[in-house]
Amino acid sequence: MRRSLSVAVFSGLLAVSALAGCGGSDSGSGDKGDDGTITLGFSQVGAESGWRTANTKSIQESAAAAGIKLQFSDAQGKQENQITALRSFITQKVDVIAFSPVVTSGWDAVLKEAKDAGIPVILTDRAVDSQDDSLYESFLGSDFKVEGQKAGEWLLKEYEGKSEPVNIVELQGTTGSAPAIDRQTGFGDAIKANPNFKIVKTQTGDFKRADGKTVMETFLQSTPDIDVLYAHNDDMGLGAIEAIEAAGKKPGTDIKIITVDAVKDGMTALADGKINFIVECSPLLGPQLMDIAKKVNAGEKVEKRILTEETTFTQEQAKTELPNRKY
Ligand code: GYE
Repeated sequence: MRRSLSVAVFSGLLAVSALAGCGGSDSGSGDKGDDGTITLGFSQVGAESGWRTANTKSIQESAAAAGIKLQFSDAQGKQENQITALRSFITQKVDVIAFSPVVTSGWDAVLKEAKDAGIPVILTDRAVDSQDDSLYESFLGSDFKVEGQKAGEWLLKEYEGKSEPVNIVELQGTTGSAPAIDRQTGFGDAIKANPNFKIVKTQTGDFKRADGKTVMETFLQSTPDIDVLYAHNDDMGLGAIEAIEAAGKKPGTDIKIITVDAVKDGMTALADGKINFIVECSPLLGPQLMDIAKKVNAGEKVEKRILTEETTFTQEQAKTELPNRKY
């Protein structure tokens, strides 16, 4: 009773301030600027991949379009930098916090601090492993396990009816990150259906092109008969392509390649026949994030889990899609 009443009063205040228009009169709603502008503190993972660059751009552009003041902080791939950024957002009393957690674990303490300060938190792109889901309002992003499954299902079809052994190498994303954990699990679950499939090597390439290349070089040296590469993102797959070509092999033919993301560089390699299949993961989370930020700021209830819509691409589909690809 009490709760719904205060929400009603609060939205009433918002309506009044909206009616006041450009007059700049104070809505009286605490920390918000004089004009009622929402301040969103956002802690980004870093700039490890094409996906991340597109994600950052989407968030910055959508905040500007929505009239939300964005405090953007780049963690350069380090969890401790994210925790520092979140604490600084709390001290600054931003209206809403959003972040894409580098790894899944170790967030409970700082999330509790945000909750105690009354600042709503939105997870974007990556999940946390906190048992208490009251520590955040919503989690917006892909289902990485399904992405891994889609990659595995394509491979099952590709080798349907064949009885030869299939040696697979895997380039994992950042160790301990939600997409690395779930893309590995989803793929592993799917390929169990074919006993000829064997993951002969699996190692992290940290979602980076340069690491994908060096790790693939060591795979090629230690394992002469690689049939398939499954890379958790396009960038690592693109790095691996360089290593495969340098070893005198033909990517896409001598070694079949499956990746995740579908950024422009990945789609180009797919259309060129160097990659065989890409599972899409959309980085364009900005517009939905701004929408959720406005709602939680207004005390409205939002879905705990908001999934992004995604597809998959074959080489033929990549040729058609490439001219329209925005990132
Ligand atoms: O697939 C990868 C990026 O968390 C979904 O992070 C994201 C992943 C994306 O570095 O390219």
